[in-house]
Amino acid sequence: MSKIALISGVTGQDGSYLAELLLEKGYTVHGIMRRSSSFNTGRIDHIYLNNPGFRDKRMFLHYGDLTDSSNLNRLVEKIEPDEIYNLGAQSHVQVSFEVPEYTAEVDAIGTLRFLDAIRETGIKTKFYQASTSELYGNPLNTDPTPASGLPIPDYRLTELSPFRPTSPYAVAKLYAYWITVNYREAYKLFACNGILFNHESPRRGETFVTRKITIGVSRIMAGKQDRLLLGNIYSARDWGFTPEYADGMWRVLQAGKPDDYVLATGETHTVREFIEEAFAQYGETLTWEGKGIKETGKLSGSKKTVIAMDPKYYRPTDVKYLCGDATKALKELNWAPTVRFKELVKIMMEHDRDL
Ligand code: NAP
Ligand code: G4F
Repeated sequence: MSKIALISGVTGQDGSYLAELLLEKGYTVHGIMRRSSSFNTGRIDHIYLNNPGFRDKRMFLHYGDLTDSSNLNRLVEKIEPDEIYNLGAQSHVQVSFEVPEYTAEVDAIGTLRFLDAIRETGIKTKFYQASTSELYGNPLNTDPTPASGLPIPDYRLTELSPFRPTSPYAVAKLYAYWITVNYREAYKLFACNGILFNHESPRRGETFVTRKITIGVSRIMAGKQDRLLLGNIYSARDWGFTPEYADGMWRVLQAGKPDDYVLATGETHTVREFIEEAFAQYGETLTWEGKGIKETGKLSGSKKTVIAMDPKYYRPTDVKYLCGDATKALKELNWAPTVRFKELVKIMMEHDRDL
């Protein structure tokens, strides 16, 4: 008997890679997709629409929404999954400042709805919650950015590091984290958190900074765009490659007991370094001038300004530094990412240059 998985957020970046992985492992995969006025299955068409084998036998899509309890109850009862991956979310941090209540409905209470559906139906299943390194936020009284003149720190965040969320998104995800832990303890559910640091790919949404840069740089170098407008280019992120993180999610649910795990590369870079590495794929280097909102990046040869700042991309509060320590995942799940920063930028640039 093949195992049955139910994925919320199957149309997103992570959901699409996870669905692929589980199908390869022989699972039957059920995905929840939202009703939309335009097509929203672009990331999974290759394994669903264009592949009758999966379509008829091992992959199924269901309309649903994390704001709809009765829908989630029905799906859990009907599908009786062995594993549930809750990846659905309003996942954009800056957007969460514009729609904080909706973000809480989906990211926080949506997780509770799913857990309660498991409890109420009594279905024996494992539950994976897509938790995030955004939970850590900024430690109190620090400003570890190059712009501040203070040195970039070199600490790494673990499962035991304190959480101090700094956006409506992160606060909603904090609730989801703890309600998952609470249902594990109170009702003995096999419920786990993957605390994932940023992970990117050619399927990353185009409004997240890495993809915005790889698309923007490709367009600039093709003569289709003059410059790229950005916000805080001094924040530092621990960027990994999404397919490896999808494998990590699966491993979290294969562990002997339910627990919470950090998945990260242990290497961190600023947004500015990501931009420089993207231009380096074309053999270009940048000269930086000015400070703060007036800072610009010029192509060193032609002196053409290709990077400029725009106030609309600065967040009311931003997480400045993230670097994770995935030692526990290595020891207990045998999970270790192999794609490092330069290779990640290369993979994304090659894709978007062709695009
Ligand atoms: P994504 O590309 O934005 O995908 C989000 C998915 O959630 C999409 O399928 C979206 O549907 C769906 N969704 C949004 N609102 C929903 C609702 N009300 N009901 C049901 N589904 C809904 O995000 P991702 O990068 O794949 O991330 C997956 C999960 O991991 C998210 O929970 C995110 O917060 C978390 N996470 C991501 C990262 C990262 O670096 N990528 C790191 C840590 C944690 P549409 O396609 O219709 O919009
Ligand atoms: O790419 P970002 O929007 O990702 P962010 O905020 O780190 O969140 C992502 O990773 C989280 C895991 O840590 C996930 F939980 C979350 O769902 C999402 O996938 O921004 C990265 C950094 C930020 O500091 C932002 O201020 O880039 C900075 N940035 C600078 N200019 C920009 C821009 N971000 C975006 N999106 N667009 C800009 O123009």
